Amino acid sequence: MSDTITSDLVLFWHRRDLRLSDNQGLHAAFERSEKVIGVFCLDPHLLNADDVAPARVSYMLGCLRELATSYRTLGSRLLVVQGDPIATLPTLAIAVGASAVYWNRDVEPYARQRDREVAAELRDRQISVEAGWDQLMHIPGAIRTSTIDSKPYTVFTPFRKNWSRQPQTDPVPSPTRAIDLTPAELQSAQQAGTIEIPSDGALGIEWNGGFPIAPGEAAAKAKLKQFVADAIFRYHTDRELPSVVGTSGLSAALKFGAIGIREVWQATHQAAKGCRNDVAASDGVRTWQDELIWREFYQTVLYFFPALADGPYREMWQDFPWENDRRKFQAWCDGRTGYPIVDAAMRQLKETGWMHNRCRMIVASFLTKDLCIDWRWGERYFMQHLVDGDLAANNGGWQWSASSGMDPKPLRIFNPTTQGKKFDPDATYIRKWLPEIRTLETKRIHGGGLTPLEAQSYGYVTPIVDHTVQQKRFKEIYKQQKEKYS
Ligand code: FAD
Ligand code: FO1
Repeated sequence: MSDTITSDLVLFWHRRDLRLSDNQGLHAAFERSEKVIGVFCLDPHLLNADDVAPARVSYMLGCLRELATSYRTLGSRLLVVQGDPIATLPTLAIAVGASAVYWNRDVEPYARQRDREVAAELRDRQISVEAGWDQLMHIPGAIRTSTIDSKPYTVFTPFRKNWSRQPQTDPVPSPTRAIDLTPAELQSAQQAGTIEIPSDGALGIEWNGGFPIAPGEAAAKAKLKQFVADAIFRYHTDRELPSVVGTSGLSAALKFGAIGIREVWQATHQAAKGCRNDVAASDGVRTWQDELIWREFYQTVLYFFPALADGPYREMWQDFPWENDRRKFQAWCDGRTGYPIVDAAMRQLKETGWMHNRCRMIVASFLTKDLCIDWRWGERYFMQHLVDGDLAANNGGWQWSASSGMDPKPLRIFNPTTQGKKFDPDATYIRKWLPEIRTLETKRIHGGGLTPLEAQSYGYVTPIVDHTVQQKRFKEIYKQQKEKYS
């Protein structure tokens, strides 16, 4: 801590950094004062959005409960307010006599607008605002092309190369103690509308599907530790198999900042050191690091190209003649397309709030290319269910799958049958999520070919479309659309 430390009352506004450790903004707040009080604003704009997932809000509330306990252990507290942050934050800051409000910046368009308005309200009231970056290893703008006009990248591979050349930052230390509100300040905070962290039910949330990772900082640290000690070394191969727990399960923790990215990156370095002479294990570590860089890439491009949030990056996709058949869409949502790998994945999503990455790509390709449905329908449905639903990663994944994004490959079409055979060869994953065909021979699960009568007797369905036909049709529509724009 610096020499100029004061005992001013400083608020730290948490949003998607629900932790005390490796938190750059919180660390900066503690550099200024020992009296740092946490605040979280339950924001109706986010909580009542039509693409909010019960699993995600439930996970977030769990993180908040743990965070509140951590603040108490530190000697301070987490205040919770409810309402538009543009009004509630300044009201609270005035009521408790805060000299400054600190927070970590975000790349999402809503966050940027919200933060500008909150900052203006606070400054109008002579309360200082300190907003820096935390959720990325390298801040937007740090990674640019080496051309004279030094632009942000739009393609992953050169972004990754440049990213990897940058010096890596270490985690910042955690605060060790803090000064709490006085009873008078606490009373003022209560008068300004602070509330207890609500139960899920009080927010109208009902989620009984469990989580891939328990909410909170402690669980995220434990999961990271476990992953980098073992599964990371097989990640390059195991990550392709949805029946194997071969990935970290850290996505919800990374989305809500239950763990800091510098801490995660440092752990990968330790893992890499431990397997220097083992080519396969090193491959595992490098492949996982690449996924973390994909996360940074999508956040960075969203920051520089906010229009991505609303529509396709490539012009020819702006008026693409999607067919948008509602019955087909419903069959996709319900996991009743007759393509077992697609249906298993969609059931996994609905039941657990999480889906394996390989399956996210398969179902996204199927929705867009086989069913000719606008990728934004799928993007929204994913957000309505995913515990890790994140605008940048989800939009990036959907645009990649739809071929409408920055990815240079012109058209990508997955064959759902081949994908199923290749990545779930003995149909373990399919059997887990599609109990109605559990007893079928593997060959028949992958080969399809159930007669309508058989399908009915199993309580399953025959394919709603023929992949070979649809692929051909889609290529034709694509060709015409391309010509229109050439
Ligand atoms: P791991 O394999 O252990 O990866 C580690 C971390 O890297 C992840 O937790 C995540 O933070 C990041 N990551 C991994 N893959 C990607 C990727 N392709 N793009 C960006 N970040 C990545 N990820 C989300 O976090 N939220 C989403 O809403 C989301 N939607 C997706 C939609 C589609 C159509 C596709 C194809 C992918 C999507 N992904 C999304 C990326 C990926 O599927 C998940 O991050 C991953 O499955 C989460 O599991 P994990 O934590 O075990 O990942
Ligand atoms: N952040 C908040 O500060 N308040 C909320 O009420 C809130 C709800 C929420 C629900 C779903 C979700 O995916 C994220 C949520 N977040 C919330 C975090 C949100 O990602 C950040 O606030 C972003 O900065 C918004 O753009």
